[in-house]
Formats: sequence, C-alpha cells, structure tokens
Amino acid sequence: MPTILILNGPNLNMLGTREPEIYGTETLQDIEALCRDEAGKYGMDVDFRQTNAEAELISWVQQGRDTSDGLIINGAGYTHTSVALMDALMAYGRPVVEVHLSNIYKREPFRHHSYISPAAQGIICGFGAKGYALALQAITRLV
Ligand code: CA2
Repeated sequence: MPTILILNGPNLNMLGTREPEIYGTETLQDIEALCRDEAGKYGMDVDFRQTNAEAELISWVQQGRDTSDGLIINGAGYTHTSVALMDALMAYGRPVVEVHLSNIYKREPFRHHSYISPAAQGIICGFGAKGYALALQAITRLV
C-alpha cells in the first residue's frame, strides 16, 4: 500500500482556534481524519505530521525518501522563507503536492512567493481543508 507523507508547518496546530474566516473552522485533527478517510478510498496510507520547527520539517522530508511514496506539504510560514526546505524537497525524488488552506495569491504580497512550488508537481490553494482531499486525489495518480 503506498504511503503518503503529509507534512504541516508552523502554527497549523492552532487551526480552529483563530482566524476561521481565513483558515476555516476545522482543527488539524479534523484534517488528519479527512486525509485518512480520503486516502482509504484510493488504497493509500497516510503518515500525517505537524511541527513548528524548520529543522524537523526538513529532517522529515529527508527521512521520507525511505518511508513514503509521495509527499503533500503545507509549509505554512516556511513556504515563503525557507530555501533549505526547498532544497530538501528538490532532493526528495518522488511526487510532491503543495497545499494551502487559503488562496495565498489573494493575500499579502509576501505570501505570493513560494519556495515550495519549484519542487512541487502542483499546488492546491484556497479550498480550505478540502484542499488536502484534492491533493490526495491528485497524488494518487502520480505515485
Ligand atoms: O493558507 C495556508 O494554508 C497557509 O500555509 C497558512 C499559513 C500562512 O503563513 C501561509 O501564508 C498560508 C499560516 C498557518 C497559521 O495558521 C493559524 C491558524 C489559526 C491560528 C493561528 C495560525
């Protein structure tokens, strides 16, 4: 059974507590359950993680080379800042799908650039939690 590594960056553990008009009302636990349900439909397993630490995120991408068949990532704030995360994703060597809850291109200009996009097959943003389900649907055809 293919395993999809789903990585979530800083502050996403706070989902559901603030800014529901931007990020929706679902908690990260709700999104994990949604992902498990959706992946099950395609016969895939998910390894779902969140960290506030850039180094940990990068280590998980590196380790994922041996433990996963594809990667879905919401890099949160590191999306817009981390060359190191981009380098790790470039070296991952398997399909990567970038996901964001909000439409980053409709927001502040500093959110319009992503260091993740050059390493991704595609990007899904602006559809809230449903974007994770769409990302799984997309990656099932790539792994
Ligand atoms: O829209 C997304 O998924 C983002 O990756 C979310 C990041 C933001 O920096 C990106 O530009 C777009 C922020 C995640 C923080 O989420 C919070 C949710 C509730 C309360 C506090 C933070």
